[in-house]
Amino acid sequence: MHIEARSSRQPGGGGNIVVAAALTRVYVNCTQLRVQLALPMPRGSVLSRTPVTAAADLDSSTGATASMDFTKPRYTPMSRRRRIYEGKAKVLYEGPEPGTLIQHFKDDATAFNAKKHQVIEGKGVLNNRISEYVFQHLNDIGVPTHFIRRLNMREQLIREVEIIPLEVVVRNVAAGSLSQRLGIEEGTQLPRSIIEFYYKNDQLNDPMVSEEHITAFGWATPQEIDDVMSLAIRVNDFLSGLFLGVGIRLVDFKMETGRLWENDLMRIVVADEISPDSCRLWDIKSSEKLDKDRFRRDLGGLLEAYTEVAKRLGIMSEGERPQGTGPVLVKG
Ligand code: AIR
Ligand code: ASP
Repeated sequence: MHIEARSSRQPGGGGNIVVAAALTRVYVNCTQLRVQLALPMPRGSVLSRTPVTAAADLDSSTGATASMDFTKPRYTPMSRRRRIYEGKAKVLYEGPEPGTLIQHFKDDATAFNAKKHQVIEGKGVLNNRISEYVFQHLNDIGVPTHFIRRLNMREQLIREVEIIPLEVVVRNVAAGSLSQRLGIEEGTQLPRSIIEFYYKNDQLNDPMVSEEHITAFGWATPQEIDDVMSLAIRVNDFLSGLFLGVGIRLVDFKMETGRLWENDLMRIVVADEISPDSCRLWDIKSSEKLDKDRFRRDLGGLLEAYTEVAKRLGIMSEGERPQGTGPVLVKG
């Protein structure tokens, strides 16, 4: 993919780049795409060429940290950001303020502990949007999450949390590893929602663990497990209703949680992402899979399925394409 845009140096502008022209053309696989990529800043805006760090928010006269205006766009060239962590589908960068991070969604799809891997162009863009939608709504109904706001097509600003090393899986319908382990046919409605814990450890293949293991090995306290479970139930209720409303059955999902420190107080919040990568979503009428099982089971059509989920949620408009990384300035 090639993005053409024009920019010019501001004379004596101290190394800043001035946005001189809006994006002109975008090419995907050599075909010119007609896209409406609004540059999120007016022409003539100055892009900082230095990393936006906490220093940018310091009031130089007092040395006090100015309160962060999260509605104000900030731009840091990707290559200059400090990378904190790279996972299979996402990268975490240092955020613009202490206590914040930038969560970047990649196009990588992995399964079976990354034994299977493929890059699916556009997946990251869709997951960023779908996860933003879910986390924003969770925030709105008072379920605390790490999410602050989406920054661009692939990135969101999040609060830095101490990740609890557990994958919390909530199941409403038998599928996947539960069906395999217990011999229950996929699609069987469970007598009640079931919560399972897996220890987040790739080397060990994320083994299933019980509350006994979690407390004995100090991954979380009994009180924290209670908090995690009540969050999981609230997220499940919210997601089940949300998807039911758009003709989708929430079969199961995985979520992660983290400890958010605010002064001396700590609370547990929902972290990571909630997207078709981490949920099983079946069309109610046709039972068609609209989630990562399309990749795991070689069904094809992953991008189309994720786009369908986004469209039904009203996130992406008809005809909108998920490809692209957003406008990239060509220096010169
Ligand atoms: N999941 C578990 N580990 C990673 C992910 N994404 C999700 C799956 C599925 C649920 O957890 O996407 O929605 C249960 O997975 P499984 O394989 O245990 O049946
Ligand atoms: N994402 C995990 C992996 O890379 C598990 C999965 O979703 O199947 O194996």
